[in-house]
Parts: sequence; structure tokens; C-alpha cells
Amino acid sequence: MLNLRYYSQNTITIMDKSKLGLPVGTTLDRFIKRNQDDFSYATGELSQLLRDIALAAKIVNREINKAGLLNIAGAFGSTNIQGEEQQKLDVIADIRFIRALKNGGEVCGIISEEEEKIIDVGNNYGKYVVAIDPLDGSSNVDVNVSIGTIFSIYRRLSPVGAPVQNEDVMQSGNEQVAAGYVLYGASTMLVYTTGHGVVGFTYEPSLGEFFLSHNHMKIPENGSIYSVNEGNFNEFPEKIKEYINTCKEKKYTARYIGSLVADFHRNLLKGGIYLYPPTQKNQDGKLRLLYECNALAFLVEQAGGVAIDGKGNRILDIKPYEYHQRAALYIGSKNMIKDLQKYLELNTVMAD
Ligand code: P6P
Repeated sequence: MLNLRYYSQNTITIMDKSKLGLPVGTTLDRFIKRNQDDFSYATGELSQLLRDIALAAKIVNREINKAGLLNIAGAFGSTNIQGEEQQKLDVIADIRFIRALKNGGEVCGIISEEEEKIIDVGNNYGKYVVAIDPLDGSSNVDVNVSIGTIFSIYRRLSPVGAPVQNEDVMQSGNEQVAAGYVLYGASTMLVYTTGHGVVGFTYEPSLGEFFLSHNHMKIPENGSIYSVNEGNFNEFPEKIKEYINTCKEKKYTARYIGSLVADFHRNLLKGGIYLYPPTQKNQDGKLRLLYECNALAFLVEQAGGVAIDGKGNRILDIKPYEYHQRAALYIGSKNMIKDLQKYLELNTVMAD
């Protein structure tokens, strides 16, 4: 890496060009190796699984960046288990992440937003299972808005050597051993936690590497940004309406991209609250517990924030009963969630 050397008085001040926005610091691979000791039980499998996810992210990033040029944007002409029209990139991302996880050999099963049932990848000796939304917010890709991948990693409960079982994927969010997201935005970032804080890596496509750019990410305890689809306002529970009105009275800033990872990432960096309350169309909320809410809840708590469902539950405490179940989600700065809870009149067990 070219360093600019500035000579002043008798000292040499080495101004690393990285401060001008070029890739900086530790590569993802070296970071994972250096922190492998964090996983006392693992002998490298989880490290390899994180690398497998990063590889798929690089490939999906390349496909997304081509979307404008090649005919891969737009609808695929099919619908997924959710009954949602599948965008071509949804399908491509699903295929890419499943292939990377299957070939990586560390995973015995996958739950994906794009697939109805557990995907048994045929690797009975894989110690882990993954719940993933391969490309969340993909309807935004045609209008060039940031989109994301969201993933959760669990240790399997069934015996190693047997096929993946239902119990392996029906674990509460508290059991996650790692979780994260990829944000395909102005720059592509991989943000994840293994329960030892939150770290962010920025992708340098010219080098094909993720570089550590955000260490020890913490969400500000207070914030003045609220993210909610106000088009649904009239359908919200009365207490939520009251809370949103106080945000306006306090002259908070409304920011809603309609892409969960992008909204979450901004609030993580700047402080804020994201709300997806129940609506007439989605009376349990729209977002999916297993492969959207749990990962972000793990991340936000590791960053000092809070994630609840508005019914008195920490998101991470919810015991799932089906793969694609939905949950209302209120997630963000600790004190903003505390304010919300005054309206919900609930004393959810808060993260300590
Ligand atoms: P609405 C995208 O479909 C998504 O799952 C999230 O990325 C996003 O935050 C939310 O739904 C947007 O939903 O109902 O406001 O368009």
C-alpha cells in the first residue's frame, strides 16, 4: 500500500493513504484467524463458515453491480414461499449462498426466505445450521436502492453424523453463535457479531477483499431518527401512533428507505429506532423472525441497543414455532426503545 510520507521537524509522520478512503487495516481472513480463540468450542469450522458467507457476498455483490447492465434485474416470473414475486437477483442470491454454504462443508441445513422447507445440504457432519434472507429488499434493486443479506448461525442440536433435524433450526435467537448482514450500498459492507461485539468490514472490489473498517460498533444510546412506513399509520396500534406522534413533536428526523438492512445500518451508526408494527395485512408484523429479526436483534444488543416485539418479549427470547413466522419489530437505541415501552406499558426484560 502506497504511504504518503510527510516530513515535519525531525520526525516522519507516516500518513497512511488509507485515511483518504482506501482500504485499510486487517483483512477479514486475518481478523477471523486472530479472533478464532473467541470460539472455545470450535476448531475452525465457524471461522470457515464466516469465510464461506463472505465469498458468497462477493459473488452476489458482483451480480448486483451488473444488474443495470444485464437483464438480471426485475421479476423472475415466479413467487417464493411467501407468495412474493421473486426478483431475478433473489433467485441468484439464494443459489449463490446455498452453494457456498453447501460447498464449504460446515453446514448441515439451511432455512432461506426463498425456500419453503429446510434445505438439507447433505453434509451430515456439518456442525452448524444457517437461517438466511439471501437478498432482503430486492424490489429496490431496479431503482438502485441499497439492499442486503441477513444471516444467523446456530450450532446444530441433533447428533453430528445424522441429517439436519427440525429442532436444529427451531431455536430462539439467544442460541445464535453468530449473525450479521451484508449491505450492498454505496460501498458493500459485511457487519457481524460472534457474541464479542460488532465489527464491520468494507469490500474493496479491486482487491476482492473485505477490510476491517468499523471495530467495536456501538449504537448511540439516544437518537433522533425514526424509521417506519407511515403509509400504514392508520393501521397501527393506538400506542404506536402515540409514540410516532411524540417523535414528530420532538422534531425527530423521519428516515425510511424501505430496505431493512440499510435502515438498520444507518440507525446503528447514528442512533435511531426502526419500527415495523402489526398492520391489517400483517397482523403479526411483516418481518421474519428466523432470518431477519433474530440476526438484527443479536447485533443490536451486542452494540448496546434493544430489540423487542411490542408484546413484552425481547426478540431473542421468542421460541419459534414455524420457519417463516413473522414478528413485529421495534429495534434500535436503548433509550428510544425505553421511551416506546412507556407507551406500550410493558416491562420487557431488557438486555442487561
Ligand atoms: P414496507 C423489504 O421487503 C422488507 O422486507 C424490508 O427490507 C423493509 O424494511 C420492509 O420490508 C419494507 O416493508 O411494507 O414498508 O414496504
